[in-house]
Amino acid sequence: MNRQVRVLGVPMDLGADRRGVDMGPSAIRYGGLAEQIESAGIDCVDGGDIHVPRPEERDPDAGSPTPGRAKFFRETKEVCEDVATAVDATVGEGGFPLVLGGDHSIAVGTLAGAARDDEDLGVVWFDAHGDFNTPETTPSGNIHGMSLAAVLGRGPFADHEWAHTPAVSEENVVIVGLRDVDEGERRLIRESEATAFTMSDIDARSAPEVVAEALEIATDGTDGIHVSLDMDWLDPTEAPGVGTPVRGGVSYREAHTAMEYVAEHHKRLRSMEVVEVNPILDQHNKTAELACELVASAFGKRVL
Ligand code: B3U
Ligand code: MN
Ligand code: MN
Repeated sequence: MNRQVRVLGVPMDLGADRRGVDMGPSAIRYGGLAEQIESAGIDCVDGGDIHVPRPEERDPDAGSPTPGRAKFFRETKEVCEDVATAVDATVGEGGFPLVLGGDHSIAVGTLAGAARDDEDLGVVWFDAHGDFNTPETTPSGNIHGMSLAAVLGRGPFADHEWAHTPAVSEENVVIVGLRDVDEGERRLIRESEATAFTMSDIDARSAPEVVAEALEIATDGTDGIHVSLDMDWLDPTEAPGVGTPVRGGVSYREAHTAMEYVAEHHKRLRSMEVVEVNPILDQHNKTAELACELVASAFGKRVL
């Protein structure tokens, strides 16, 4: 990576049921983010936080086109528009946007911004979940479970020009680490042109092999890639401090290897986000510290 990294915090938890991921950006910064990035030999500036309203101050159904089925839609839209503007500005200035969540709904903003200057982007979405629900299929009404579908033009953001959807071409989108999928969501993933690698695929083929293929798919014919790292991709023994922990995730070593593979594609890497760190559920900030380590690996930090 040869660009200056600009860190952008999005203390967002309107897209999830549990409070706490709004403290993710602070925990990640406190966990040594700037030092880790600098130890990878990369210059880094902190662009501060995007303003996010508190859920207690708002009515989740006010302004939602599908009340109960896309909670805090209006607020999420406003925040994501701001994220898109900030990411777009960073890219325009030749910087590299590193967005810190917050829940995964912020990806709608990150990708709207990253894809705005008409670049064709591939996406690798490391996650236990598909985030492929729509207001019709969601069991929770939480937008963080709909964000990838939204990026691909399905669901409530589809007619919003700023969201630029579909922000990326579906055949260059790859989910890695899937192990918790809802009924209707399963059908949508199967019917889509996106590729999904489950934990069973990782068990059968090894994490490095699966991640290498994911990167091949995301870079095939695209100008660059966006990496969306949901920390619940990791096993909860390594990353207990996440919004929605799911047993059976990747190990510490597998996660580092995956990010080292990402680093091999550094010339194509356009933007990255790290989401769903929940300090309330964490043990001594270990999930946030691990997030910082993984970012450094993705940016090319090596032992020797
Ligand atoms: N699929 C469920 C749960 C979920 C999705 N993403 C997270 N949790 N982090 C839902 O609510 O859509
Ligand atoms: Mn997610
Ligand atoms: Mn997840």
